[in-house]
Amino acid sequence: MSSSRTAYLDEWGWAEHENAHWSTVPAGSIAARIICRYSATWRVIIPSGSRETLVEASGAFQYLCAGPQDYPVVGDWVALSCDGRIIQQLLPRRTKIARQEAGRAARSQVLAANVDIALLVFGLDGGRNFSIGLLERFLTLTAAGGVEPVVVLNKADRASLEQISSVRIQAESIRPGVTLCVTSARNGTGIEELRDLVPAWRTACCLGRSGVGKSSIMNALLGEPLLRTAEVSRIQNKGRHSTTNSQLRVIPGRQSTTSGGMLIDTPGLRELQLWGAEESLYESFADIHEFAPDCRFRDCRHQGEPGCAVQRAVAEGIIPHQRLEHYLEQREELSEAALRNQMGAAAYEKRRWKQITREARRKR
Ligand SMILES: Nc1nc2c(ncn2[C@@H]2O[C@H](COP(=O)(O)OP(=O)(O)OP(=O)(O)O)[C@@H](O)[C@H]2O)c(=O)[nH]1
Ligand SMILES: [Mg+2]
Ligand SMILES: [Zn+2]
Repeated sequence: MSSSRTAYLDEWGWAEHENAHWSTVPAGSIAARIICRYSATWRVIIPSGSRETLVEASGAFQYLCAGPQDYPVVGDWVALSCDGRIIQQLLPRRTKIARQEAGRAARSQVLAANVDIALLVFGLDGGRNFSIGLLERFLTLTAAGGVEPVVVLNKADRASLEQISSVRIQAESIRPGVTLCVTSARNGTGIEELRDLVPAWRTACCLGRSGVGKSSIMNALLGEPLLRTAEVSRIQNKGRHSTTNSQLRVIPGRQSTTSGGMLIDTPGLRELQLWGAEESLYESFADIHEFAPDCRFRDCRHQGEPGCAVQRAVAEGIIPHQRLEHYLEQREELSEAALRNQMGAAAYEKRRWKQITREARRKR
């Protein structure tokens, strides 16, 4: 693609990665980025001419999709037919945010693609709105997807300085040095700081439980209430979750004339079953992996083996007991998911062969 053509694509997050894969799409295709997904249609932005439009997927494309993970999600780059109406191909994802599909552990569900930064949003209004366990899960998820985490502690207007600093210390103990931003979508605290964390050409994605203020933060960054937040939905009696579809938007830069980065608002996560390689835990549980090389056995699972350096660190109070528990729990979950995924693939192969042999028999 010529450099003049990529200039406006860059603004929408087109990177070297997309450039490299563009050569595989049919000649004359139009590049577009998914900004919202409905059940069988997608809203895309076509950067050339900065046009938004609704598109469908071609039959040939759908035929080649092996499962839901192959369908475009918000943030994906696709190649449209030359009339700009049909999705013909999905470009490989540079990064992704994926979890286990709720209720069906054999499959992954991609929540957003080509994301650079994940804003892990928690509410400072007490209750279950901040939990170490969820932060640990988020950090495994971002490590698995190749996404940089930023912890956002929202609703600062609802907490005392002592409460804020206590939560901050807890978050920093889990991930020393993690970027952390204290915000209030209500009174604007920290919103400009957050804006600086999502620079032009970068894509960020808000993740968090329902009601922590993801849509409110996005509205504050946009400077206008474009997205529905909880109060509005309550008036309309529309269930508990106010956001039902992920959406990608460009946020304005600090000077209203400059453009900032892109932000994806997602529906609240009710559960976060992990999906990814066990290696993702190296990053989210770096402290545990620091002790592991000192275990007597090279393949120590830190579950009561003699000479386990991790267990010793727990006994000495260097690693909190709860942290090792969470680590073992997440490791179990990841390997279980991988196993079921393999079994799923095997069952699929078996069924496919049955079909092939049946057809061959019929032909005889
Ligand atoms: N006090 C206070 N309330 C806030 C703040 N941010 C959001 N809220 C309120 O919290 C409620 C939920 O906000 P939403 O933005 O809808 O939360 P959400 O995370 O998008 O929720 P889902 O879309 O269901 O996932 C609304 O009543 C907001 O007005 C804040 O900084 N301070
Ligand atoms: Mg919302
Ligand atoms: Zn060990």
